[in-house]
Amino acid sequence: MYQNGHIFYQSIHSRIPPSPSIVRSMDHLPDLSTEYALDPQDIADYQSNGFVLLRQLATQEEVAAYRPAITEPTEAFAKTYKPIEERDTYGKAFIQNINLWVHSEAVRKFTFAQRFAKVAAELMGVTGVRLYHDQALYKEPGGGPTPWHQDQQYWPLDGVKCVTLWMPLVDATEEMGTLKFAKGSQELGYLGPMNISDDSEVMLDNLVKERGYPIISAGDMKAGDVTFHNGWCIHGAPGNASSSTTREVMTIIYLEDGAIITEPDSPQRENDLKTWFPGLKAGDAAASEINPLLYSS
Ligand SMILES: O=C(O)CCC(=O)C(=O)O
Repeated sequence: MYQNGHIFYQSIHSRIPPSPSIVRSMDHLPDLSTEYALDPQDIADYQSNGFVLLRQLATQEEVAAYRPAITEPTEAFAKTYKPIEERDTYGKAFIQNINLWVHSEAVRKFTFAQRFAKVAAELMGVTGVRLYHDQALYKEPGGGPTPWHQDQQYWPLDGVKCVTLWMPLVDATEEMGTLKFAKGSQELGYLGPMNISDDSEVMLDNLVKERGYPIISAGDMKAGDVTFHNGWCIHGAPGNASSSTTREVMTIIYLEDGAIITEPDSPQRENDLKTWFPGLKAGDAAASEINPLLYSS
């Protein structure tokens, strides 16, 4: 909903006071509309493997300029979490700070980057993409592994092309928890409701082994490198073995423009429908005021 010309979104984080980065001038922030030279082989790899690693979609300087706007509120939000040893598997895996763009002009500039959205559209082979949502995922030192899962099982978007951009804001080694993918597993499509948990880890680990999908790690990544993964690609991440460095990651989830919301068949999809498509229902265009068109060719 809009209030006084501004998007007003009542999220679980709206109680957090605006960080200083929100009121800072935007002038120092680099322009992210310049193009990335995507190789046709990257598109072919994404489409056959379900994921792709791209080096320096953003430069180290660009990331450094935007990082405070993402890290300050996420560190503040992390203080609301219980000590790591008291959390469940999901809670140990990362601090999850959602839809930062609605609270910060700087993050909005990052999340709305034409460069990123155009790559997302080209990888999926679509003419336009909308924002599903953004989220910071910070794996603390000693943070637990991210169990195997499929993202799109949470989304009321069956048959819709969706992709997640996953970008470290600091250099991140494999041992700090960069993603690993079951190559080709996106071909399975929807495997049914299966929240990120110890159960999803066991069930999908068995499935990946049975089907013989190669497990490919993104390996070490520099700040500004990215992976893009298909909403159906089975993926996870190791824990953060670092004793001092948080794996700071920003993600942006895109869906193809023109998509129609599908009937939610699980509590998690009902929840996502309410949260990410406020006021909409199955059969409506997946285009609420918090799903802006980020790129159209
Ligand atoms: O950052 C992580 O550990 C998991 C991220 C993930 O699963 C995703 O972005 O889809």
